Amino acid sequence: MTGVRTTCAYCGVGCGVIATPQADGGVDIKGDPNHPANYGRLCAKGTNLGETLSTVDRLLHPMINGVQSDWDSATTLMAEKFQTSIREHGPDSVAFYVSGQLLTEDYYVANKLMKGFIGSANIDTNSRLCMASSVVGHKRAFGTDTVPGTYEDLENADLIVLVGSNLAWCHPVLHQRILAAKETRGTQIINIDPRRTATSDLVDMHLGIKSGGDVALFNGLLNAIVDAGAVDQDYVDQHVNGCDAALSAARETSLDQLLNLTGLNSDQLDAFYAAWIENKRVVTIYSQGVNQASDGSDKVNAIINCHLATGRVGRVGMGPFSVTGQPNAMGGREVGGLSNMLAAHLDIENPIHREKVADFWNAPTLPTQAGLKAVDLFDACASGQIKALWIMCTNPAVSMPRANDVAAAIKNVDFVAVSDIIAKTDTTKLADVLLPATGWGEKDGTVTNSERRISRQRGFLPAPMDAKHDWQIICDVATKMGWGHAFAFKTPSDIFAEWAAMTQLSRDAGKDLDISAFSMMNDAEYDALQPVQWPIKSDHSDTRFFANGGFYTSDGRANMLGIRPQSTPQIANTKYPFTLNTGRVRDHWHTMTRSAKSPTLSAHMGEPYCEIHPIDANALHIKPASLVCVESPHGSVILRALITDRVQQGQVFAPLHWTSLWASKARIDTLVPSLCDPYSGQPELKRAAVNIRPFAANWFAFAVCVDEPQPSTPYWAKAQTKSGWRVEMAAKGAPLDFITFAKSELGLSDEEPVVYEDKNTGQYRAAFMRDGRVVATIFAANEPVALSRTFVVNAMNSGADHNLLAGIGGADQPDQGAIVCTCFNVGANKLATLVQSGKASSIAQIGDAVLAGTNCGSCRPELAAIIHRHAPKIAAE
Ligand SMILES: Nc1nc2c(c(=O)[nH]1)N[C@H]1C(S)=C(S)[C@@H](COP(=O)(O)OP(=O)(O)OC[C@H]3O[C@@H](n4cnc5c(=O)[nH]c(N)nc54)[C@H](O)[C@@H]3O)O[C@H]1N2
Ligand SMILES: Nc1nc2c(c(=O)[nH]1)N[C@H]1C(S)=C(S)[C@@H](COP(=O)(O)OP(=O)(O)OC[C@H]3O[C@@H](n4cnc5c(=O)[nH]c(N)nc54)[C@H](O)[C@@H]3O)O[C@H]1N2
Ligand code: SF4
Ligand SMILES: [Mo]
Repeated sequence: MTGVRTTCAYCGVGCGVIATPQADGGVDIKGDPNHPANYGRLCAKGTNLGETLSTVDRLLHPMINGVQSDWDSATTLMAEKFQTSIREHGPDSVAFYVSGQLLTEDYYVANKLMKGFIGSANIDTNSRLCMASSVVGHKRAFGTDTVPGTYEDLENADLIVLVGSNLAWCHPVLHQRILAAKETRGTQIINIDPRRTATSDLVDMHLGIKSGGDVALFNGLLNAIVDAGAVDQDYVDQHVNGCDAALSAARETSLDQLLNLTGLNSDQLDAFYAAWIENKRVVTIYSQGVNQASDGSDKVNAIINCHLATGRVGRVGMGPFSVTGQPNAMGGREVGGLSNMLAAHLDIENPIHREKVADFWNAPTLPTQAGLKAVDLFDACASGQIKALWIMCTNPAVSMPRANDVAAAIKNVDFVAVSDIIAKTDTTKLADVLLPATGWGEKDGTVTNSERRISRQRGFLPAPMDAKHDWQIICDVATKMGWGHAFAFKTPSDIFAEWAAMTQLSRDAGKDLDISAFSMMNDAEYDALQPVQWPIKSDHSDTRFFANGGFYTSDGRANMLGIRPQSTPQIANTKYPFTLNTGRVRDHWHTMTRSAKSPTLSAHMGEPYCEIHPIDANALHIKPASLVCVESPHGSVILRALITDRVQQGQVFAPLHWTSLWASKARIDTLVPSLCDPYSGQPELKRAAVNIRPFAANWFAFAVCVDEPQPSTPYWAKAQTKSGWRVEMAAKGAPLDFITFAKSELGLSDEEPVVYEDKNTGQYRAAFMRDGRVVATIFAANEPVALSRTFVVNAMNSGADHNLLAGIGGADQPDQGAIVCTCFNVGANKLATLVQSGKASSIAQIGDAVLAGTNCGSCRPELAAIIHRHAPKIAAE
């Protein structure tokens, strides 16, 4: 079969992918050399999409109360439940909670059903946790939620500032584009993050700011801009309001306060400010370290203020750049996925806009005010206000702050439907009705990336069993509710054409989002649609916004805002003295429903962990690789301790990914409170007050096995490998009968064990044979098992049974350590040895020697860190 051009399933970079199904049932995945987001590059996640497509754990049939059902019964029941709720309790008693991973067409019909026909604005999305503060910042400053620049600006900038963004791991292909520009034109990169991340390893300056210090930092920059005479007075005079107010607010912060709030010293501040002021071509990229804060909107405006004051907006190589997280975070904002907006950038509070939308849809009713934002929406589930809830394409029982409360709130709702592709998640287990959706590779539609580029996702696999497209499921329910005439779409192209036509309303209202040129598109043209950026320019002229003003405010001028740092940023307290920062790892995606299916991606980080500063670890008697219990007033988790000075003293960092399917107790959001930004409703996900203590275990085990393990120890975490599974376990005491225990945990029955026990060291090892082959090996000890996981997993994968029980290779097979390059399976020890020996002193030389970093390039920042750490020191002459 020839390759199908589609778009990556994961992040907001929106890379073009060519997917080619193979005769053996696999799918070959390559970067699309012609896609303007990636020009052929893909990161590790994109490269390994093929490993996530099996239907093993898929939701394949509609389910009602846990029993397999059919579409007619499921959608009839849903329509009845929603109608009853609306009749008895009004339209605001129902709610949809949707996702930036829906395609634009799915999102459009969900929004149309809720706002236009049910008549409530209670549709909110996980973008509330992700982009809401940027939306507020954009609207306050520009009068519209629009990113002014394009990816090409990253290649034309002289300075790139990354604020609260781990671009190397979270937008790897954009990161590679920046590194390429650095190499060819010497772009300077500055990274502002309380933590030293993979991004920090390849920059000119890393500012380890105090958590929450961003407003002060950028107010200080505004002051420095004025003091240096760097204000672009013409631009401000012609196009900007509020400059004086912004300045006088910024002036209120004294130097002492600035030093105190940012935790930086004067030299660092001076160097950053000088670089920013000297380089006219500066792009400030920001993401969740900015947005996910109780002052997230203010952080965004403090950044935009500096760009407006210097006129560095929408010009080549200049501008504030909010990078989007999910593949269609931007598309969702365009079609009005948030509860406080209408489609096409129209405003819910504006009666003229409402009338236009109601007319366009021929809608019986339109809500007159904003609906519930995510945190409030789940609180309304808990209080009983919401009687019927539909969750689509998101896993709030894991990803919402106060996740235990959110799970209980969902349970409390009379009727809950969940559309997902996976049968078992922490959220699907709370549903009355489960609706099997088609996933990436099976569905067709469009997504919009961070630079406003609309690309097609194209299906190349059949829908498995009963699975239906999300838009079809929504239209079926709408039809059963009596609105078939408004939801009679036959194809995603029908929906896209209607959506495109609707953007004419935006143009009529003097707004910027206008793709009405596509409203006459037929199925064939839609199928052939090439990646296209709005504003649509037939002459391919500049697609940036605001270089010459033209803001979407009532007077066409932008707003600088008077922003002040929060008065009480202190969140940690005596009972919970540590600040928990959360975020992402390189090779997992959110709640792992897809990335954990890939053995290659799972090799990078095998279990949930927590970064702790060595001084804190020492004070708390936390040993390397031991387990820690992290607690907050809302919950507790057990994680592996990773002792490192990459986090600041007093801070801990943990990834958000692990769920109850992959670890015993690691849902990070069970710890996080739901303190929100007052303007955006976006929760503070980067600063929870927690306590940490050693988890009192004195029995530890590591196992590899062919069949899925069913661990039951107080701590466990499992991951897929190429030949089966790996699992970590820990408990307060050794099992009485080790063999019986191992068999039940590892899903074995009458396999023959080969046992090795060392009474002196308390070590215990057993291998289990089936049909003459090792099917499971377990290593146990009364301290964390010191053993190369990579070695054991590789031995199991390659069938090298004789090495397995030894747990170490011979002299000819040194332990290569944790996998850094997943494409070529190269480990940290092997790389360190290579660098120490002087055989490689650059990323390119490592590539020549062992291929690491030469394919997807995701590991290149880690290679840089290894070179930095292990390069032979040359004695001073
Ligand atoms: N591998 C991978 N990539 C992804 C995703 C994924 O799950 N996995 N998810 C996608 C999605 S939806 C999103 S939204 C993006 C998120 O992309 P990013 O925003 O880059 O990712 P995060 O790791 O959430 O957070 C970024 C950084 O903010 C820092 N930070 C915390 N507090 C502060 C602060 O007060 N100030 C500053 N300046 N920084 C702070 C954290 O230490 C962290 O390194 O990633 C997208 N890409
Ligand atoms: N502590 C903390 N919490 C966070 C964050 C953080 O940085 N720290 N980040 C927040 C951010 S930015 C985000 S974006 C969220 C992400 O959080 P979630 O949206 O909850 O995470 P996902 O795992 O992406 O959930 C997507 C769900 O949709 C399913 N799915 C996949 N494809 C399809 C499809 O085509 N149709 C349907 N119907 N279902 C599908 C998947 O199986 C999965 O269950 O997490 C937020 N939570
Ligand atoms: S950067 Fe990686 S995850 Fe993001 S779209 Fe590109 S290939 Fe996919
Ligand atoms: Mo996100």
